[in-house]
Amino acid sequence: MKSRREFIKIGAIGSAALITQTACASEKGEDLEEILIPPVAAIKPIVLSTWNHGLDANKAAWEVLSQGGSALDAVEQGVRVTESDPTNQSVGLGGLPDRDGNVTLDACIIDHNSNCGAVAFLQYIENPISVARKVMEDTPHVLLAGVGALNFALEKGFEKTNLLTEKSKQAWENWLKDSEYEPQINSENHDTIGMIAIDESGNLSGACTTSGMAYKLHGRVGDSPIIAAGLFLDNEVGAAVATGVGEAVIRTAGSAIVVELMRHGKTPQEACEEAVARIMSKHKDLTNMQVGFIALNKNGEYGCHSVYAGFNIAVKHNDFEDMVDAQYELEW
Ligand code: SD4
Repeated sequence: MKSRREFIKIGAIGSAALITQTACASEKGEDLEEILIPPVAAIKPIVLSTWNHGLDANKAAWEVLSQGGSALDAVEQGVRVTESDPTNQSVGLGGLPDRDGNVTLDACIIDHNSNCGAVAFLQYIENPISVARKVMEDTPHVLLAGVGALNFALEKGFEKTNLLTEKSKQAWENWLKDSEYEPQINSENHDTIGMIAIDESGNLSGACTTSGMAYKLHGRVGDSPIIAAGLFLDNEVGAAVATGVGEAVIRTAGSAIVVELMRHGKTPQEACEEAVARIMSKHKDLTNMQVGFIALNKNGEYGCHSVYAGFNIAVKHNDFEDMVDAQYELEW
């Protein structure tokens, strides 16, 4: 008999509801054939996010969702947890700096009406996702960058903070010792947080926030604040979010492609697989080209897939809370 864990892995391929039912059946020793029926009702609320830090972020999001709150509030509250965690070196406070020692942050947020807001190349603000939300709600624009974004945040009452922790400063100083400029994407388990959710009313929202590539060129902006690249959503169809080498995701409009593939009938899993295949076909050199996608459709079915091994996602809904390993194309 397959373990619950194995069933959950398969869950990334198909319907979350189906997997939960199957896992429960297997635990009770019931006949799986009889239990394998498609879900009749959509799974909601549900929240999904990238990497292990997603578990804590999902908990904060769930506090909002389980009380009937909006997916928009949930994703903002969720990713703020990761942004404010100084031990996490790839998002917000404590993020690894660029090659000149500056922590520069990218973030975006989108709601069920396709309202969206983003900040790029933002310094000194611990919670860029909340600045992105202000851009969405208080301006006619979508994206503010650099000093303009910082001034806007300060005007809105955000505090100026030194985001470079001692640990990240030391890592940067070590890197400087043989500082050939070489962009690095962590293949370890603590990158960008991307989160997508459906609330009790069936509405979708998403958020994505990162300090980007460690030791990047000053001024470099990745996919994470770019709507359609790092994050995309259409409330009639579903949502998608990306992690990994932002340049590759921008080149292929990654998250928008995943949503459009779902619109044309692909399952979330199939859509992620095709977006990964496209990234692989467009890049001759796949060295360190890790990219992972999560997709969620209106019914609460989800999928995830990555170029290389190691990508995982945190999943939370009424019947389930755990990490799910993504399937992948290449071993490191
Ligand atoms: C970027 N996509 O800035 C981000 C980094 C990331 O996993 O997601 N790393 O390119």
